[in-house]
Amino acid sequence: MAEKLEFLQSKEVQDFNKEIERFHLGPLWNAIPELMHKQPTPEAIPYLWKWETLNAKLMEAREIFTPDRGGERRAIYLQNPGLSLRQPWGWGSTTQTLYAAVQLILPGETAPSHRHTQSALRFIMQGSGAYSIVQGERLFMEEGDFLITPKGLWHGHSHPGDEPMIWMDCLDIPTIYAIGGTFFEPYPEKIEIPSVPDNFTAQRYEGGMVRPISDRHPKIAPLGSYKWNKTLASLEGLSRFDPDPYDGYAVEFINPSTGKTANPNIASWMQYLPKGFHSKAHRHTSSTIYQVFKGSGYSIVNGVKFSWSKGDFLVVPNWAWHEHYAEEDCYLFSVSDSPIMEKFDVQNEEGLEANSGHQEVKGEFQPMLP
Ligand code: GTQ
Repeated sequence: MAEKLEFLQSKEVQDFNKEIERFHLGPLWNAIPELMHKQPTPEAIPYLWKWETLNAKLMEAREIFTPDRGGERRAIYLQNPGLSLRQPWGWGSTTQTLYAAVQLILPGETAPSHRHTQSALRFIMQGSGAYSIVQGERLFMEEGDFLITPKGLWHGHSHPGDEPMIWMDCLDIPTIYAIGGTFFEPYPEKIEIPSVPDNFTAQRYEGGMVRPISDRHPKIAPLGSYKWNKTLASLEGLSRFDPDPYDGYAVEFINPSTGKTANPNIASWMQYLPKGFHSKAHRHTSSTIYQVFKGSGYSIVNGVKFSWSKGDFLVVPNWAWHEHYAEEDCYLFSVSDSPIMEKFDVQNEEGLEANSGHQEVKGEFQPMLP
């Protein structure tokens, strides 16, 4: 070991490394410990964004940005402090693979239609009355609804209602950027004209586990919006039985014509943790972003306690030990890059054996100041 280190630090090796750098070449012998870790060592760090901050900044943005002035959307994204310096694609990264944001739309506003190679989803945090129009279908949104806009579909938002609406966006922006797959196109008009009845797909799938016969062959988004009352009913059914030791009662949003995740690269869950539930700790290759839809409690991530309540966002990066405790009945919405890990066949998972599956708490989360 010492001999190896001596060799790597020797003048001869150091000089050679410097010399080949001029030709845009690199020495594997020095780089391998950096490039090929024994296990994931993500640059994204566990982090918590409080609702008070997100809400305050969205309110300040009401006048700073309006769709008329800036086009596009009034969205503020969660920039992981561990990835801030990583240009260019650390920019806009909540985890190494996913982007998450909060978006505010005011009554009377329209966010113009566009399409892109990134897949998007929305989880409605607050308000009702606005719609997203996805491929000609107006999807009217209410609290707790989950909406998808898989890659390549036209989508825009408009608000004929009378109260501000806030939702969470999640897209695979960092992933598509990293692989060089970005395409973006604005719609020729401001917003699409409806071409099917409002809430068309939710009506077609009203029955749940039965599919219209014309959907036998896989479709990218046979169901555009997943209504909160249906998600809640599924969790009520599930909660009559034993919880999963790591995740409590959790359901995953799926594409009803393929059975796969609703979005191609992003898994989305709604999770119910009854008051007093304490999960066991585990870790997996995939990273997760949680949105606290209802309730309060805390998570322990790599030995650090993160206390959360309604509206907060928590990031659990790759391979980080995590467990949750519910101080009241909690509903957590979450997204993860597990479909990406599964496509590459690198998803691993392990449960904590020691101390009945619970971590030792070594500290409490403190926000990082620049
Ligand atoms: O609402 O279509 O936060 O295209 C980022 C990109 C939201 C959207 C975001 C988008 C959207």
